[in-house]
Amino acid sequence: MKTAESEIPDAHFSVDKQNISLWPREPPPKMGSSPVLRKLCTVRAAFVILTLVLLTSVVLQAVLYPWFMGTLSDVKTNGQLLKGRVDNISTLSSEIKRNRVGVKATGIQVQMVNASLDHVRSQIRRLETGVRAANAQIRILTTSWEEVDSLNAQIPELKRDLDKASALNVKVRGLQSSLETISKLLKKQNDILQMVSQGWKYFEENFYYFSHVPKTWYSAQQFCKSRNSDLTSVTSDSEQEFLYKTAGGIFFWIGLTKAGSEGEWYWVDNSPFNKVQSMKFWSPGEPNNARNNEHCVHLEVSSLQSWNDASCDHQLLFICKRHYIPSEQ
Ligand code: 2F8
Ligand code: CA
Repeated sequence: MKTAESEIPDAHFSVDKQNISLWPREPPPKMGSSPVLRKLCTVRAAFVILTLVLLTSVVLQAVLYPWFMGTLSDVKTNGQLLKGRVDNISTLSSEIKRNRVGVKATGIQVQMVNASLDHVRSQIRRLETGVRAANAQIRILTTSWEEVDSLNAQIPELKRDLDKASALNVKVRGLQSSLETISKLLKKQNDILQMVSQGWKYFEENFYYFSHVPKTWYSAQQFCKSRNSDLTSVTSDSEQEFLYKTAGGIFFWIGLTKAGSEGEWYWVDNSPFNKVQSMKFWSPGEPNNARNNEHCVHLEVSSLQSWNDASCDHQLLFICKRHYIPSEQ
């Protein structure tokens, strides 16, 4: 290796008037110049290099300084902008901090609003369900309404029928009333016929029984009582006329009596005795209470003035009277 190294010469170079030359280290190429000249060349080369460097520096300064200054200005401007933005960001940050509470409150409000919205949604769903049900009802009602329309169309005819039915009803009620009246009359007629068949006479809502067997006044009253009646009272002219005409002048006890010689006249069936109105029914000169023993009254002639007071112990025919009371149907 040593041998190889010694065989290969080292390379050297020199700069001479801007010419670069390579040569081996030993021995240096012979240029034919002196050391002073070489030094001078070296200094000149250095000067040139420095000049180039200086020129380059000046050129660079001339070119780059404005650019640099511009860039610096831009940087400053950008810095100021950046600073402004940082300030803005700082302000925004503080505002964000301030607003964070508000945002939290807003968040709570939003939650509440959401809850309300959920409630509203559920209400809406419920309303929708209700609306669907209402629609179903409306459809049913519409159908019903059509039926009602159809029925309404029938109303005039029904009204005419109703008027006819009402008129018929009035007639039926009239007929029913007449029927009831007739039924009552028939019942009354039947009752009268029954009583007449048993010997009673009918006059103005009363039955009268003219006996065929004479009795004392008291026995006669007892007999009448046993037939749900009393010895007859006389409370009107028409009744008096009916009685004296039917009696035909034969003596018949009636129900007028008094308690003792000083007593007042009264009707045994408790009808009120009108002393004044009855004055016209006494026979002339009666009542005379002959022998102070005449406390009972009988018909003696066929005349309006037909009453005579006589002793109650006389045995005379008598007249019982029963008021007609319609029996329950
Ligand atoms: O004239 C009237 C008189 O007639 C009879 O007496 C005589 C009568 N007596 C009897 O009927 C018992 C009286 O009452 C009557 O007033
Ligand atoms: Ca008398």
